[in-house]
Amino acid sequence: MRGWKIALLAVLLAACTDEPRHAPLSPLEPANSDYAALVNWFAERGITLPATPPSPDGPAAKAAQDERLLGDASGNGSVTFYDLWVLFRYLSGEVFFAQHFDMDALDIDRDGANDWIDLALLGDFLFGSGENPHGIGQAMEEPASLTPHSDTVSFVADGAWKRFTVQVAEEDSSVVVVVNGLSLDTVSLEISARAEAPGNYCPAERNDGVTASDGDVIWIAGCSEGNSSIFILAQDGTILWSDVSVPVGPSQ
Ligand SMILES: [Ca+2]
Ligand SMILES: [Ca+2]
Repeated sequence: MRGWKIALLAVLLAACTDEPRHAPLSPLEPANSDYAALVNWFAERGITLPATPPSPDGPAAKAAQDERLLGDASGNGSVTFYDLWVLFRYLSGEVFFAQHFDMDALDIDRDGANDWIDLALLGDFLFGSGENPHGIGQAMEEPASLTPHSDTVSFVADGAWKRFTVQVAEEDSSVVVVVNGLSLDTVSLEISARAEAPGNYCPAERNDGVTASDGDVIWIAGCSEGNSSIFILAQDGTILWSDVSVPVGPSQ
């Protein structure tokens, strides 16, 4: 069980060192000098881009988007020239872009990396043949999730168990569901993988985790007022899903 603790520590360290290192260049104000390079790159492939760079369509709207769409890095609900521009600038070395946008949504061919093939696929979809073999603009399947989403469940510090079903895209693989995994969390949630709701487990412990597979029922309860987190991790510690803002209200 050490794997997920190490993984969460890595998340925390990343959060602490995630400040932009190129502050003068705002991701919302693309540098026009780079634009010619993008135009030329596509011109060599027989695709003509618009004469001027796109206007930003995000990431202000990112939080409003529940369903992630393949290609929609800004999370505004549509795949546009701006999403392509984001990918180009990222591939050109402006890697600080990654913290403002959903770069995983720009992994068009789903091979685990953002590269020039993804750029070509996106450009061809938007300005070229319009072919769409990878489903750009369609909802992305999450590698794992909870039903209902924890955003829709109100926890209070009463120890009452809330029922969730675990979904795992790779049906044969087991995952670890962890609560209270971030050092900033107030220790406030308890978790159980029993078939039926158990008795009162409170007070909560830090880094509580249970193993589950696709379709399994788990239970999560609020024990103390504060904010906590829920992570779904692969067995190697990879984060498959997270909700880092799980408020627990006062008991009535
Ligand atoms: Ca977009
Ligand atoms: Ca890719």
